Amino acid sequence: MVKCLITGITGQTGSYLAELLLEKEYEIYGIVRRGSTINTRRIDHLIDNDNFKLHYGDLADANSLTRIIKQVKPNKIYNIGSMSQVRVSFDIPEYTLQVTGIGPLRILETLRSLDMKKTKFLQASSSEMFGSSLPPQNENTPFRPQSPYGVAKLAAYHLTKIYRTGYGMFTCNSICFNHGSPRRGETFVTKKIVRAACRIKLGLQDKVTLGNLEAKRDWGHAKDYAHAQFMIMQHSEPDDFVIATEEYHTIHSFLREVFKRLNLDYHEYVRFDKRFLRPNEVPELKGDATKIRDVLGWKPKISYSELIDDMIKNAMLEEKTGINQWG
Ligand code: G4F
Repeated sequence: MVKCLITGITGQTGSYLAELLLEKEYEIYGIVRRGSTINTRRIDHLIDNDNFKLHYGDLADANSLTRIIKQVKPNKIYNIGSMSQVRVSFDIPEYTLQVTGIGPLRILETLRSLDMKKTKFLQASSSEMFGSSLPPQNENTPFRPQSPYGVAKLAAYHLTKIYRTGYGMFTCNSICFNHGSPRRGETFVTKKIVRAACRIKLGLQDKVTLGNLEAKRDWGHAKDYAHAQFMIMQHSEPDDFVIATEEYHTIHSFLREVFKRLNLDYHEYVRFDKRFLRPNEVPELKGDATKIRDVLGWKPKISYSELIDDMIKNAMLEEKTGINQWG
């Protein structure tokens, strides 16, 4: 049986990936960080599956990674975990570099030093690496990161390539543009807007406070992106691929769209606070996914409009039942 190790399994994309790989009858080993609050809500429904096992570990702790890799001996490792909040990376840049940049290096070095070079490795790279480069961005676009997070992801991206070219290992980068779903963390802008709109509709909240509404993002559904990552690892050659919808929208238009679907006029409910601005902004991200479409035949199945509907439907249910299913 194929053994897959997933970091970031408690997060949005990691949880979709775990579901997909279980369907493929793989044995899944997830790395979970210890926290004082329960952080397994997105994977609680998988815990009784005999092919699903969790280990405590941390991308910041090389010993834990080495111990788990030695014990599990995975055939494939999906590194989905990171300190994923771009704005927060300006507050904790050193920690961001440690987890998001050096974390993947710790895994790669473990594989090299244990002579496990046959284990395949996928790094969840980010469109944030493109930073101020103009859209559409693809695998040949220059990287101009604008945040500690972008720099950390770029270091990990290059290290992943170096282990491929230098040591002949099967190491790949999935360069993911923004993605959402009902499982999106609540501080990211799409979930923040959807949740606030639902709460306003239900009379549970008065306002939503946001930062820059003019930035443009290319938003896909995390379920589609997990599937693309699976396909990248199935390919005969290790390679790097952009994963994107090739469509972009301002935060402003996302906001308008969500409120409109709930028959609300967003003008009445939005407040600005400079606390949500970043020292540097990435103004426009829109991917060119020609390579993954042509080489692997991947394209997104869930449209932007369906993504919004899915997020609203689930957020409404959460607010009405009081059960925050996805954390
Ligand atoms: O939702 P965001 O925080 O996502 P961001 O910064 O684009 O990063 C996400 O996508 C990356 C891929 O490109 C991932 F690598 C990363 O881990 C993460 O998943 O912010 C989106 C935009 C930004 O321009 C931000 O300035 O929304 C703007 N924004 C405006 N008001 C806000 C807010 N963002 C947040 N989080 N909260 C606000 O109140």
